[in-house]
Amino acid sequence: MMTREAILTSSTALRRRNDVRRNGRDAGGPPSGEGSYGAAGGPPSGEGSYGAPAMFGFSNPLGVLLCLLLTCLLGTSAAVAADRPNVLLLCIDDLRPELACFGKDYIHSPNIDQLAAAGRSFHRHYVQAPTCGASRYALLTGRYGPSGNGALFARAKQVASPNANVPPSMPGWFRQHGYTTVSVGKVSHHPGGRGGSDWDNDQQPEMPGDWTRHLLPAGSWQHPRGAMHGLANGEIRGQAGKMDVFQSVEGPDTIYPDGLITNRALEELEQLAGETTEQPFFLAVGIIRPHLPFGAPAQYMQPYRDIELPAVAHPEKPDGKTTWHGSGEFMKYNRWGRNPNEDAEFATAVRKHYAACVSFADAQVGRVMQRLDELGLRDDTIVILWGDHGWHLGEHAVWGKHTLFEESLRSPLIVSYPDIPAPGQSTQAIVETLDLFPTLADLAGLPKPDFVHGASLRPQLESPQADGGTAISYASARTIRTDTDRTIFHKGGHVEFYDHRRDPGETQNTAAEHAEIVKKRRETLEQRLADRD
Ligand SMILES: [Ca+2]
Repeated sequence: MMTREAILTSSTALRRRNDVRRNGRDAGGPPSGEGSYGAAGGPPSGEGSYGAPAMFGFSNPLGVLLCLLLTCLLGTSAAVAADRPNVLLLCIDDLRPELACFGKDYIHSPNIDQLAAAGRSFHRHYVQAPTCGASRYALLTGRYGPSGNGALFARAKQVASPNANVPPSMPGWFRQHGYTTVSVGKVSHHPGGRGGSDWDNDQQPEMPGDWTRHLLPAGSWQHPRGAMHGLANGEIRGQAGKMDVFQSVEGPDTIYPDGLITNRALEELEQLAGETTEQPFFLAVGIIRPHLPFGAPAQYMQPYRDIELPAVAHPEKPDGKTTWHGSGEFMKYNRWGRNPNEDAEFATAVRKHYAACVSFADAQVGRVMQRLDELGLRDDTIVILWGDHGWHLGEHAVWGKHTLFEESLRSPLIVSYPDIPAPGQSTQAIVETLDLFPTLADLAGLPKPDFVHGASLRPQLESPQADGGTAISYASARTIRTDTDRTIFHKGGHVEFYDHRRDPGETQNTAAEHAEIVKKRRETLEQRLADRD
């Protein structure tokens, strides 16, 4: 915990910084467009060792020197950086937009609801890819990229190659402009951001040079790979068929990996709070639940034990060629021989355990937000809550992600910062994950990253009625979502078209009746993906 003096000192600095931000932040920053790719790597730091201080981090004199030098070269100054707001990015894994603040009152999500009440909820936020690694690539680079989970590791190889000309990532851009950048938990694809057989190899950073520190406290789960699919009290996934698909175990939050991740995030917040007069921070916290397997402390099951859930919408398997699949990621766990597509009682149990995991994740969000408030940092911090994609809980007879239906592609997004106009009002504007990088650069007063594919969401943040755009996503096929429809283009020419004005559940493919619109949608999609990585 900070001492009282430290909190007071910190508060004074925050007021000063707030004044700067309100009275002409834009005048203080360097001109836009100066960010050539040349400095993409940043100082060689962060990949020190997981859980240990970074070798060339900003706490190290050499690191400070390198950082200051780099900052001066970029035409800004440490003083300007110190006047910028902090960023707290909360990434939740596999979170459906099924929260009380998104209109689903049977879900107990008081902490995320509170954040929504102080910010803008985007009810039509679409991810670029319905799988963790590819979606996080779009978040962290602001660019359309590969559709596989190895997207960021492939980028890391490019960064390391001679004559690399890879655009900076979002944390890299903030680091180049004087921020301390820290990730805790699952922010990139691997929790802790390392490769290797147990995801703990310091020589294989997923995002080279982008994080001052990237951390994953594995505890009794032994290593980041163990933590990713960990169940209570150190159970690691060996053969998935021997691991229960859900569980509910009595005990504190720390009997699951997310409890440890949050503890570490709170420690980081305290340390960063003490440094914020010199350097603002970009702290990303990645909570693993509600990702499979659906295990959470028993207390989070309490709100759901005796309630009746609404019926699953459009539970029928779709006709014809679609991105439907057999729910392999779910089915491979121990299900006690039961199949939720054929067993209504089991389907309800799965949905309730997923809901318990959502409430568990919500509690972790609450702990981080409470500490942000206690440290007096809320008035100078931009907070984002982001889900990496949705999840089918039986819709279209799918239990999982990986489709190009609405259930996989729509996820929660909330942006909150001091003085946001009309706090608590949601927007229906269609926005994409890759809009977040330019949005945060804009809100923080950084030079505009003109190498990204997204656009700042400032219009929707200033007015919830502002128009949105269209959203592009990709997996084995590609899709475009407009205000009125979704079109999916398969390899080989097959097309799905769903008219959302008549068919919001995407159950009737009417491509044959909409040839002209389909043609237009294809042109837009091709145009938008022309510069895809
Ligand atoms: Ca995910």
